Amino acid sequence: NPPPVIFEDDRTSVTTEGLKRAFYDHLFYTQGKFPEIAGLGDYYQALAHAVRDRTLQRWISSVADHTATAPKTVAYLSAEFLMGPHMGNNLINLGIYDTVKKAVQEIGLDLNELLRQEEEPGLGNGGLGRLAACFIDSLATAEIPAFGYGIRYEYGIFYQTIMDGWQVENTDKWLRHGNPWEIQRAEWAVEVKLGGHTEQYQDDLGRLHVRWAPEKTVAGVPFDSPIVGYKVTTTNTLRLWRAEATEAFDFSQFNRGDYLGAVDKKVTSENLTKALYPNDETVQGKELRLEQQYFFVSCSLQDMLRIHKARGMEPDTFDQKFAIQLNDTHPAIAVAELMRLLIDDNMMPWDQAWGITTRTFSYTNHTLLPEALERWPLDLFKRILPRHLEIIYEINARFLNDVRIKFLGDDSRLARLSLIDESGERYVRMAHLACVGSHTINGVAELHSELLKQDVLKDFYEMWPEKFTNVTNGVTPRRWMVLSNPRLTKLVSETIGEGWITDLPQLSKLEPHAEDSAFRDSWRAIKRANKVDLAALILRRTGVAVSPDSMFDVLVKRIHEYKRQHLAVLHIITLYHRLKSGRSAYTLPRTFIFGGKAAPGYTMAKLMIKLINAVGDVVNNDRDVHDLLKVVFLPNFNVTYGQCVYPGADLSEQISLAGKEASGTGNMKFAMNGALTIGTMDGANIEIRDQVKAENFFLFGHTASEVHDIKASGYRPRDIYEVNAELRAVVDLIQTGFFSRGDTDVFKPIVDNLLDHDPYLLLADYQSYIDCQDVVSDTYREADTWARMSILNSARSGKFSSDRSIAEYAKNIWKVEAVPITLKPEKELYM
Ligand code: B1N
Repeated sequence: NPPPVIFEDDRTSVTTEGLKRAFYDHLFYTQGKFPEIAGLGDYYQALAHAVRDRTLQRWISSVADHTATAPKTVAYLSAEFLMGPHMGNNLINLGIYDTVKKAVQEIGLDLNELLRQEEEPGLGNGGLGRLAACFIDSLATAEIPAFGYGIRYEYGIFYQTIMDGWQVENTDKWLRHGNPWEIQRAEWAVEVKLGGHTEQYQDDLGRLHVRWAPEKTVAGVPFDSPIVGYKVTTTNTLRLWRAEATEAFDFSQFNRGDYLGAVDKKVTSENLTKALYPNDETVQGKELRLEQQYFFVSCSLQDMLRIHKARGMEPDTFDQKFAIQLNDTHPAIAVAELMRLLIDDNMMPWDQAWGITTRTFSYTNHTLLPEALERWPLDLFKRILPRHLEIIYEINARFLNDVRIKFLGDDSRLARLSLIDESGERYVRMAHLACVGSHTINGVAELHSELLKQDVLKDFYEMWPEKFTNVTNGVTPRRWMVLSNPRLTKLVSETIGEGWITDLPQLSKLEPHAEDSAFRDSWRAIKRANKVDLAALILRRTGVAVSPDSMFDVLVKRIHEYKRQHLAVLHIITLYHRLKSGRSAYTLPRTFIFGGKAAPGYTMAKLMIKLINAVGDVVNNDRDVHDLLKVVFLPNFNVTYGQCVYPGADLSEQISLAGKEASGTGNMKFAMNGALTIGTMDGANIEIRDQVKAENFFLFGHTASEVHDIKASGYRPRDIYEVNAELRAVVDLIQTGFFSRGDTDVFKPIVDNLLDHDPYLLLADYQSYIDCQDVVSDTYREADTWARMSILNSARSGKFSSDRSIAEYAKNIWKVEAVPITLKPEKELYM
């Protein structure tokens, strides 16, 4: 027998001394450096490893407990997880932020500076990916056993720079310095098939089965990151898959002397998870994208079946142990893949497999935009997933039979509902597959869920009204308040205790304090300090000095015509024009802060960025304006910058055309942090206004139903331009090249589109927006009124915690419960 290993009692101590010791250990043993030659990057890595170590006792305790007791587990399938930096969040959730800050200080370093070293994992485009990140935080905090399953893109969302006012995309090399937050699990790699054909065969008992003979296979290797719940032991797993070649070399090819050919295969396999598609709400229909989707779905389902079997259970109880959420249709192929795994690999009869499948899946829709609906040309689909096409045909045949029974003789309904679009070129409709294969379908805000039933999924609603429900989105207060706004967190916790951090409705206890002038002063001082920080970030990134005494008017989100960033530009030009023509006695000093990325192929969105910058160039440098107006475009808006932007905002712009923004989640982050909203009756804005009350919300614009009517009766934007003199002056300034050194061509696509089509009704909402903005300015001048409203916005934002969203999913959709975990002593976990 080997001699027993002697353990220190507490290898992952969280005392200042213990943390300092761990830091130096990692600097030495992990980084291989000593202080004299170490740089900030080394210090960051040393601290990151020390913090990661402190997640492991909880992580292993959780996994050990889950393995032993096999509780029902959520699998959140998402092509995107926009996590943002891990370190700060882990420090908060582990409850060691202050101690680590002190330990780092005693070493002679600054925690904030170390936190800034982390390259954020930008494995998502925007709201959808960030929602997945908030949800897994809330799942762990609620002590619900859960996996996040996704793709470990080597390049996340591109790094945006601005050159001459135009967006330039650069690759996001987030893995450049390694990722201390992941553990590679090579032993749980799986194989994924692609292409080829199917064949029938008989088993020993003479039963017929189908075999898929693929053209190629790729390996999926899981990379795990701990997702620590807030001040609980539960630590779940984010499992992201990387594609690798099944054989590093094809030896036969290699031996034939075709070295590069053999290596080429390896490179092709690894291309699968190379890059995130940077399109938000538009599909490109690229083969590689379908391969990515299938790849991560197949890896994840194989993994769940492996875990299920390892826990001693048969596939026929799969639905009792896993609830799988489809984050939009990106993972919808999972419906056909689970059927394939159950039928072809586990020899299960169709009906039983279908029962398990439909009891396992639920589907969240995130958009009504037609250009975002995923459909795959049939020939492409068949080329990559021949077996899945057969399964989809069979699902469709049985489904359409049910439709026939329910709606006898309604042939056009059959065509509308079919999983295959046969109106022209034939397509597989992924939303239809998701709807048929799921027991529950939800939208992400009340209005959105209603519109789903009336619009894109109307026929499915009529078929299965009981499947439809709403779960309004939410955001995690741990990252979006505690971590990003420590000043506010301190004041709030001193005032009402710390309960709000996991029970956000408790923020309502702040309401009476809105009438306390000393409290309002503290509240204002915090906003002012946050604005100083934001001004510093803006100066560093844009070179423009902005004053924290001006109103910070912020519009940050992906750039899209339906989000109407250009409507905000029309407002800026309106104010500018009033100033120049001496028609405003006093203009409130305002700083307009924009941020967001445009899809690289979305020409109009890129032109909108150029317009913002062009207007900024003129306005910022015009002496006549006396610094009353500043316009900045903060490049590369991401989670890290969001953490500085939301707390520093006075006004939150949520100005999408009503009926277009499914929910929005930035709107919630702003409100929690005390910004007032100017917004339309769209997405979750409606619910925010309900909560904070109409008098604390700046509402403008047509409603979704008015929008519908305006379009139905033949909308003519040019008529509005003709009769509204101020609007005409504004549009003419752009049109005549005032913001483009006389160049009348650059912005012509925007102007022509607005005057002749204006699909997002900017002109129809223009006057209402301008009038509303005038009210905003008047209100802001009354500092006390504004502070009261700001406090009430925060105090009444309790509904918008992702903890509430997750509680609803858990109870109504997943039927899962909390599994409290007791922290096991390290010694026990070791042996
Ligand atoms: O999902 C968010 C919502 O709050 C937003 O309103 C909504 O716009 C956003 C294809 C999407 N919908 N659809 C996408 C993203 C990437 C992609 O490839 C579609 N993103 C949303 C969270 O519910």
